[in-house]
Amino acid sequence: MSFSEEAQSDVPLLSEKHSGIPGYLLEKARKAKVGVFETRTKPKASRNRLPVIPHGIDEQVFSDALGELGKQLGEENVERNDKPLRDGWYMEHPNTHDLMAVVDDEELVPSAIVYPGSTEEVQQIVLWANKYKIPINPISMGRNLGYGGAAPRVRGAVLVDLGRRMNKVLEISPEDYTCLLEPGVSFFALYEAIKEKGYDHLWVDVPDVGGGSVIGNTVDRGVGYTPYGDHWACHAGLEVVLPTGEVIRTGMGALPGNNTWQTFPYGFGPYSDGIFSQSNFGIVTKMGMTLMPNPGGYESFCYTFQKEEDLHQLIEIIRPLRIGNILENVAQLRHVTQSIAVSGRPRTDFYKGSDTIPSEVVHAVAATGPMGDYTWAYYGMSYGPPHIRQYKLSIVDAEFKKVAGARRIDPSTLPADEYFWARDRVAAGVPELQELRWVNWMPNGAHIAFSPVSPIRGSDATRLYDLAKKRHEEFGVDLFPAFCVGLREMHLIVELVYDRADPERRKAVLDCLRHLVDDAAALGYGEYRTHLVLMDQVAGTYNWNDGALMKFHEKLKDALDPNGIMAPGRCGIWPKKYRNRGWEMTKDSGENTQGDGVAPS
Ligand code: EUG
Repeated sequence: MSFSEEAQSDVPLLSEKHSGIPGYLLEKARKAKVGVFETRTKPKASRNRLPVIPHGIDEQVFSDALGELGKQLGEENVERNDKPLRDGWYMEHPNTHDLMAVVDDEELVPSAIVYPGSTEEVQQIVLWANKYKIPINPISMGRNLGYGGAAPRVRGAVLVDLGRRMNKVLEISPEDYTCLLEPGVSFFALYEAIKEKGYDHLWVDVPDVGGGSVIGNTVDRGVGYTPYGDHWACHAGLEVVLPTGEVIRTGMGALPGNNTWQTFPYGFGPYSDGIFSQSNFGIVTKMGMTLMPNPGGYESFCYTFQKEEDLHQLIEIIRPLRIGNILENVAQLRHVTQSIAVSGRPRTDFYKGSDTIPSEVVHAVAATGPMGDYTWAYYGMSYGPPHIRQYKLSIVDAEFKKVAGARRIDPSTLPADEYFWARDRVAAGVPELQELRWVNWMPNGAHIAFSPVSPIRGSDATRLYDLAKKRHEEFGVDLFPAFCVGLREMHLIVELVYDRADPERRKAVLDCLRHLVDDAAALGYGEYRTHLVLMDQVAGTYNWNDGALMKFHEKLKDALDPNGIMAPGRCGIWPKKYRNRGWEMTKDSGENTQGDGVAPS
């Protein structure tokens, strides 16, 4: 297919494909797709670096081993990754590579992709990997875009794509407000499954864009925007295939005949769930998730603040309100540049210079929009019946208006396609697609995140913002900061948007990020989550007491995964046979993600 044909082909529906779009978002998805392909100039990828074979394995042995696995799973469920890489876009994303690769496309690629249909088949794959000492890399759906997508950290690992055949909503309990899911269930799919059953009293907490796997997002400790925004904190019960092939159920799931797996997360004894988040200690094949009760009413609100310097005072105002639950949800405080970009219009519509977009230009554009000019916009939601909301909203109004120039936006003045309404739906548990429109800021737009955590304090917000601003200026990257306010902390999310077909810009963005991570660490800040190519560096900043935590993780890794087959390098945790061979990616690694092979078995 040519680009124009690709752009015109329709977006797959959820009814056709587990990763598809629900009907209510089809029109929006079609428009987004046109936008993405209109600005695409990147040539169709060819393959130069073939064949891809896992390190330490003879090509023929690998081929025979795949044949053997094909006999177990069915030939159609084992494929070599040897065709030209097709990027697609968010709704038709590849499982062959990182669609938003920040290093060469062909660097972080699997050698093959396998599709298990059950927990038993996942066990078979794991046993097979141990038999041949082949690294495997599980994905739920591979939509962790900005953090590596479907790519494995180790080139040549065999990708285990769980979602394609394991995508059932296994249970929804309208009494307990819980559900039990397989890895291929997206936020879109869970939302639709609840609607289909007519369970209007159940709400899902959804992230900015709803196409990701609920399990994938949760085990990566992702965030949503209702009061249930901390996904990991809201999960209850896991089924996990260990790196040696045993299967366990955590919490109450260990008690045969229980009816509490999804209602009491801890069970008895050590709480082991934690080691299966942001790790490479197992493959999660089922997960329980709690669902929020419909609060019986809700109302989005938005305030704008004029000056950059207002950030300090505003964050000081937010902290007690958020901890005291007057501000009830994970809200976003967004910078005006990102608000302009989320319109989906390319940057060149506003500015043609190759430096960062000047502040005057941004403000002049903002002034023409329905919200008028501003620097920061706070998007929040109040929940419950009107009199309850009124009580909370009046406090918020009095407090926010202490900031000189603060304005409450009247939602009734905003057109239906204004971004405000996308935030409104997300905060009410309705999955959206609009957020990704800012990838169009650049041709062949890709994004990669800098995501440090801080307390909800004005001084921290300002320090992180200043740091990000300085480095963005230095590397010529437009700054898109959004503070996501959790209960006692904030995730600052800075998405660096770049033209992924331009190796120089890719490098600039990666260099910028490497500085940001180090700068933040020098001030005592760490990232809550990161891209594959930054995992070693970020893990290296969590080094108190001579790296005691990583030593502990390595001890666990060696005990649980003696052959080192499970997602080597994920979150900076390397199995023994990869250690001290230069696999870690640092400032000096450039595009090279591979060390000097593996120790002989
Ligand atoms: C986003 C949000 C995240 C994240 C990466 C991207 C979306 C950007 C709250 O967490 O980690 C607005």
